[in-house]
Amino acid sequence: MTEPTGRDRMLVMGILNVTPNSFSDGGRYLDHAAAIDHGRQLAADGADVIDVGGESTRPGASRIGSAEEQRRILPVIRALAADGIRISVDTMNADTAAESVAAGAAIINDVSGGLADPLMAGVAARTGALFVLSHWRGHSAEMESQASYGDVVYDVMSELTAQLAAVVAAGVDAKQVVLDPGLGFAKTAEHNWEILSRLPELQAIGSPVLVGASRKRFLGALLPESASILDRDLPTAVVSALLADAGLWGVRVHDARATVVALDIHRRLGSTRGR
Ligand code: PMM
Repeated sequence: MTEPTGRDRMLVMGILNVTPNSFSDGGRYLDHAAAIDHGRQLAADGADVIDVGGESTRPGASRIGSAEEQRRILPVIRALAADGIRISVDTMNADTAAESVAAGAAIINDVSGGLADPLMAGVAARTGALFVLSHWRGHSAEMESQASYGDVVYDVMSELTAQLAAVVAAGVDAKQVVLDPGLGFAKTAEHNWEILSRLPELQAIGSPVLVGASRKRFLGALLPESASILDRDLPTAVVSALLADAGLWGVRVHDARATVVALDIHRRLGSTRGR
């Protein structure tokens, strides 16, 4: 399923991490004004939604409280929403999700898929916000030790199906839910590639699917050792182009412009071939 974005392509979710320590952009947008500027830039670059997060989920990261998380993100969400930009909030805390929706967010993006905070599903149900539910096994501190599967796609599918059933039992409408395989969350590079190569199996669950490969370590592994984090935007855009026909709901990326250009090239080639 694709959303009515005004474009005949999947949705591009631009990432705005208002954190000192996020995976690839930590510290850059901790200042509210800088964060708001960057959000506006992502929208100008063609992002359909800006995903605002205040807590890093990088492997090994320790948790912050929801008060600090909200101090970081709520002014940013208010300002961008006031501009008419569609906002998603990247949080595992139900109270932060509720405050963010009140501040103008339309989407709750919970990388724990409702598992970290038992009150999250209730907030999604009450607000009616779209709910991005990711496959998740545990917090950053422990997730590397949890990357063990029989068949990773089968296991992710069955665990996601159980997570989906749990939030529906808590009152969430299944039509509100977007599923995400949670690349890198308790997954090795091999697991990520296996999932990317077998997305139709996850789509068979019946919900729209979002994929977040952007700047992740398994893409960095393709580059020379001297490559910087920003060099991962090229392989990220290539992944977006290769997934353009997959029938995804969307991709979550740091460099919205690169992905929008990649998707435009894909579409242009397709329409030229079809002439
Ligand atoms: N990855 C990160 C954070 N939030 N949300 C969704 N839905 N899917 C993801 O894969 C995802 C996410 C970690 O990456 P970052 O620290 O670079 O934002």
